[in-house]
Amino acid sequence: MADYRQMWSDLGMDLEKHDILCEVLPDAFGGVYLSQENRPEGMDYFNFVVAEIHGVRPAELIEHQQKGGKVFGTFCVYVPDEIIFAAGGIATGLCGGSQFWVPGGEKVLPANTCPLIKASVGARLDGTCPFFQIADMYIGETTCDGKKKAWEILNQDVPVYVMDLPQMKREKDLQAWEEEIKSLMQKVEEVTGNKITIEVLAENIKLINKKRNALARLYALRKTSPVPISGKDALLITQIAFYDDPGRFTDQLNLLCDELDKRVSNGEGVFPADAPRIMITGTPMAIPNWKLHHVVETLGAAVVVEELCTGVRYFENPVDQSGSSLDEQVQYLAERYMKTNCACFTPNPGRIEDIMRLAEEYRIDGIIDCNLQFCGLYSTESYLVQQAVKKAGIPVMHIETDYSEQDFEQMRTRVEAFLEMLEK
Ligand code: BJ8
Repeated sequence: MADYRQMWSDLGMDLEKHDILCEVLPDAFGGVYLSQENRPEGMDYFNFVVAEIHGVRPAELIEHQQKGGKVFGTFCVYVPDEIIFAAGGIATGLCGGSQFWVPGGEKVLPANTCPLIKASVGARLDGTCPFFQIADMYIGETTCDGKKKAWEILNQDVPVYVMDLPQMKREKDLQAWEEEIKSLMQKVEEVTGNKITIEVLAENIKLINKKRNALARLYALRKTSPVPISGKDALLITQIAFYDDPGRFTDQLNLLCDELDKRVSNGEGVFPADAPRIMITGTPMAIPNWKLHHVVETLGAAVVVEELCTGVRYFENPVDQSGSSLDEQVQYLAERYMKTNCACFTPNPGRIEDIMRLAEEYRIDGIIDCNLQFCGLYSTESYLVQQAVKKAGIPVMHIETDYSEQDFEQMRTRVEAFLEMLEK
């Protein structure tokens, strides 16, 4: 990575602590990613983005701020990026996916909080991630109890605006969500000083839809056999989608998909055609959480789809682009976002329907239902997920894990046994 020490110091980061992270990341990435064989050339761009993760994009965000722009940090796929970009802001995903940040979060949070929340709070309070330092404002949401309370703690350090996400999907909830998007719009206009117009919102709805379409194209390519790209690489791309410049990301991903198209027509893949095809469902895998994919794929199976927020939940259902007034555009945004099926909703049959549909579309041999430790929502919903999946005759295993490496061997043994069972 180029030298960004001055930038990090100007951001008030803890340089000594951050150095430790900078030392371990390249090895972790090399071990998990660069060790793969026959990677598409188009991955070079995404490798570069990760290699420069705390440099290039943060520098762009700072440049945006120097020109008077604002940066908004988000933690959930229900927060509509379209609104932020339409007000001339930049939205950047902030979820922490590394064990490195967890102890910092544990200083202020109960130990039995999910690692995603602990890492996100720790990254900010320890000053060890430039993205968390740069954001002018965080946009939280009322998805789970841990997050709701974490916003109050973070708000002592950085302004946090919270969107009140309904927990049911009745007509009145949809209307309430529309109102929430309108309130976000007002807030973002106030912070940026820019008014959102129909034209500029339409432009940004298209921009984000293009990103969704590129991701949908990548995932469609994963339906083929042999699969032309590893699950690990696909996961990395999706993780990068949360913070890279959306236009550039889309262009680079479409170039990669052009290359994958050729692989598919040549029958070229990264796993043998008979490798077990695995779906992963559950809680999001924020960068650099690659643990489960790494375990599955080093055992010879291919992860071909993720029913995760770092997966299909992020890009399915493009926004209807035909809104001809701001009210209509907001209505279409609300409709689109409410189609996402997170376990924070009750009831949540849509998620099980999604899993069944994906199992068929991607010709899945087995499902790994994986949730982060202490996520009550997903671990409880797991009962219904497993019940439905088993009824459909699809082998399923449940894993509860955190960001540490402590359970790596145990996870490996369990996944190995599951894969052996699939082969019988
Ligand atoms: S839409 S999954 S991004 S809330 S894992 S913090 S739920 S205790 S991340 Fe999520 Fe939005 Fe839902 Fe997706 Fe809480 Fe569970 Fe932790 Fe979670």
